[in-house]
Amino acid sequence: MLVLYEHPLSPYAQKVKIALREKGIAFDVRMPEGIGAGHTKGAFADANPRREVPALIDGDAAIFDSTIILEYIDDKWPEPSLMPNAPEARARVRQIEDVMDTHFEAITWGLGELHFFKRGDEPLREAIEAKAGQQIAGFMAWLDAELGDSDFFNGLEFGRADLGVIPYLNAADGFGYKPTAGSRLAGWIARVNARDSVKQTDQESRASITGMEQVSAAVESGLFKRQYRDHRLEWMIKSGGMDIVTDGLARQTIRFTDHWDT
Ligand SMILES: N[C@@H](CCC(=O)N[C@@H](CS)C(=O)NCC(=O)O)C(=O)O
Repeated sequence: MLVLYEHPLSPYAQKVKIALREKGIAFDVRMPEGIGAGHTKGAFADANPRREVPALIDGDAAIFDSTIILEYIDDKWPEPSLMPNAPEARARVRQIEDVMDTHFEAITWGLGELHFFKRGDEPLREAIEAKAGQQIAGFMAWLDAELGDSDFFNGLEFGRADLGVIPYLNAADGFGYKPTAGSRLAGWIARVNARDSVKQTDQESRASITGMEQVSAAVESGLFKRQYRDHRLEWMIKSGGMDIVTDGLARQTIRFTDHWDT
């Protein structure tokens, strides 16, 4: 049986769960101890030197990074394909997935830092939140145009571009951000959320939010050391959170990627 290391809130893990469910491939899920806090160890840490979820274990193969896992799944179980056939359409799907993974994700991650981890004091939180709202509106306008009059971002059928967008828009929805009612994007969200694969994955994600209520105390007590890396760090700084970064570094509640450092 395949084993997927995941956290239900992780949009990257959700991409993989939706793909496996769309293809009808059975898998067991495991949540690594200490994930998000900075002290994972054991079989998960051995499987993924980045110590991030998702990581997929298929027999002797350990695969990490959601995009690479999706490629692996399509290579190993090609039917039903989650990719269109035409090279241009395939490139477009990959672009949408990459934009969501590396730009949009920074915003919902940042909202998590404000709401769950209570970073910053009230006026600063409010200012950053206002920026996040503007940024999300910009992305939603872009997504609406990308979708155009198609039923799916993939084209005629649900596929990789759709499962690459929905976890992020559902995360934004969890913080109260929705596309304009009646827009093409709003119609797409309703259509895609009605699929069993997406519905189950989203329910698991929302159910796990209750566990997030205690995490700000865990940050304060030094148990949680959050990873600020790549696009997330850039987002926090560009959105006005430089003080959050310097304060977190001083209090050691923030870390960078360091697993290859000696
Ligand atoms: N590029 C990776 C990103 C995965 C990632 O950032 N996962 C986060 C959860 S959303 C994680 O596990 N972070 C480790 C940590 O915070 O300790 C992918 O696509 O799988």
